[in-house]
Order: sequence, then C-alpha cells, then structure tokens
Amino acid sequence: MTTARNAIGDLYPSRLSSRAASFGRPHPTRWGSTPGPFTADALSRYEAKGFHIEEGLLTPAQIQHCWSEVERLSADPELAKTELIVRERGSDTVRSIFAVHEVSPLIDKLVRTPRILDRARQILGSDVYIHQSRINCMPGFAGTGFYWHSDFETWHAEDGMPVPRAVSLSIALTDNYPFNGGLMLMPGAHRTFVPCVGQTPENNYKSSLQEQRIGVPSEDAITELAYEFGIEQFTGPAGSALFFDSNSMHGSSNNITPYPRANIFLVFNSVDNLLEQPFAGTQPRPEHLGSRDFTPLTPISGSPFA
Ligand code: 6CS
Ligand code: FE
Repeated sequence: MTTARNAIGDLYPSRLSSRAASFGRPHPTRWGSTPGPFTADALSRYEAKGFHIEEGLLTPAQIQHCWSEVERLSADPELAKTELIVRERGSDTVRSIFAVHEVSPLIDKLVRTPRILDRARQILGSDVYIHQSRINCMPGFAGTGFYWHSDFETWHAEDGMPVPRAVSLSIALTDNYPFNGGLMLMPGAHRTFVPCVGQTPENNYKSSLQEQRIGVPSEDAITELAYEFGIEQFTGPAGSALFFDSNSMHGSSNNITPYPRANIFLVFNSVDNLLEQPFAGTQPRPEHLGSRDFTPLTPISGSPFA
C-alpha cells in the first residue's frame, strides 16, 4: 500500500480513506473550436451527454478485415506469453488484447485514418496520441462485464493523467444488442467526478483488468447518478462506433446469450494532457495500459479505412 499524493492541489482526488462528495468537473468536454468531420449538432450532443454514436463508421468489409486481425492476434503463440493478453478469471478465454495499434499494422492504420483521427482532434482541440488501445472480447455464455466506473478515474489515479481531456472510441466488431453485454452509459454524468474510496495496491492492474474492485463508485454514488441522469445503452450493428468522454460513467453486464460481442477500443489523449506521476502514489502502470510515448499521431493517406 502507498499513500496517495492527492492531499494538495489535486483537482480530481480519489482512492481516499473516507467518503467525499461527488462534484462538477472544472474542465470542459469539448476543447477549443478545431474544425473536423463532426457536425455542430453531433458535437453539442457529445458535450451534453458525454458520448456520441455513429452507425456505419466501418463498412462490412472493413469489419471483416479487423475481425481476421483479432483471430490472428488471439492465436499468436508469442503474444500469448505476454501481458498484452488478459484472460477471463479462471479460464483460457481471451478477455482483452492490449496495445493493438502496436502489434497490428492494420490497427495502426485505423488510428491514423484521417476521418477517425480528425474526430478525436476536433473534440480535444489539439494533436493527440494513443493512451491505450485494446480489443475487448465478450464470448457467448462466458463473457463477464465491467462494473460501473469512470475510465478517467483510473487513468488519473494509476497512470497520472492530469485532467479529463481524452476521448475513447469503441468500434463494434459484432452486432450490439441490448442483451449481449452492451455498454451502458449515464448521459450527462461525465460532468460529475466521483471520488472513490480505497487505497490502491501496487500492481492493481493484474486483477483490475479481470474485475475492478478499487476505483469504483459506492452504490450510493451510482444510485444518485442513475436517478439524476438515467442509463442508455450502446447498441447497433457491427461497424457502429461510440465516441465517449474519459469521465463517462459506464459499465456492462455479463453476456449469457450465445451471441459474442467484440469491440476495438482506442483512447486518444491530448498532447497538452501528458501523463505525470500517478495521483494514487503508486508506480506507473506498464506502457500497454498507459503509454508514455507521447508522439502525436500523423494522418496517413490511402488508408484501408478511408
Ligand atoms: O484499466 C483501465 O485502463 C480501464 N479498465 C478498467 C477495467 N477500468 C478502468 C479503465 O476503464
Ligand atoms: Fe471503461
């Protein structure tokens, strides 16, 4: 156990020894006024709800291309020996594959595709780099969910991300129904920061990626948010995309249906929001969870995702 360094000057104190009230975040959701592919309407909905869904971001052929890549990576014996693969607790089933933009040239092209990269830059008002990338798999019957959390809470406490100036993009590789473990989000709750109780053990990530216990809000805090904001769900055919704010309150249920669910998850962080020492006082997590290669992404021409 370590002592949090959040006593003074931390605008987003969490991992506390006793409960503290939720509060309105002092930072915006959309930064600046960089032009880009999002319409003004889409941007204002993103600002209000903390997320925006775009159906058909990828075509069926592009999804198939990505799906082949998932199969290749899942079966790669070298990758299987590394921490990039996280399995379901007590089984061999692959739950997540991390740093996919580094191990897959195809996903590297995806993150540099102008119509995708420019959307992240438009929301964050600056150049961006990839803080974390992963493929999340939720097989039929066996997939387990993620409890309610804000990603920014973890990235701030465990990776040292200063403020919520990051946007996540989740691209559905399978159809997302209301019943196969789809992501639930609380529209508008991204404006509220919920300090969480509990000290962070070193190497917390070794268990939190299977089941997060530290850095999750109390049931009372979740109840308050749910009554104020309600809950919506990201559903839609394969190829649909969800852009969501780093402080969105979200989670998912287990998938007991036979229909698998998989998505590509890309986190773009602003180059004006570079990682510092983790605010929980712990050692920084490994590169594949919180990258410290802050090189801005450059767009490519001739992308297979153009
Ligand atoms: O650890 C991460 O970076 C992400 N994964 C989990 C389970 N919670 C926080 C964040 O979304
Ligand atoms: Fe999350």
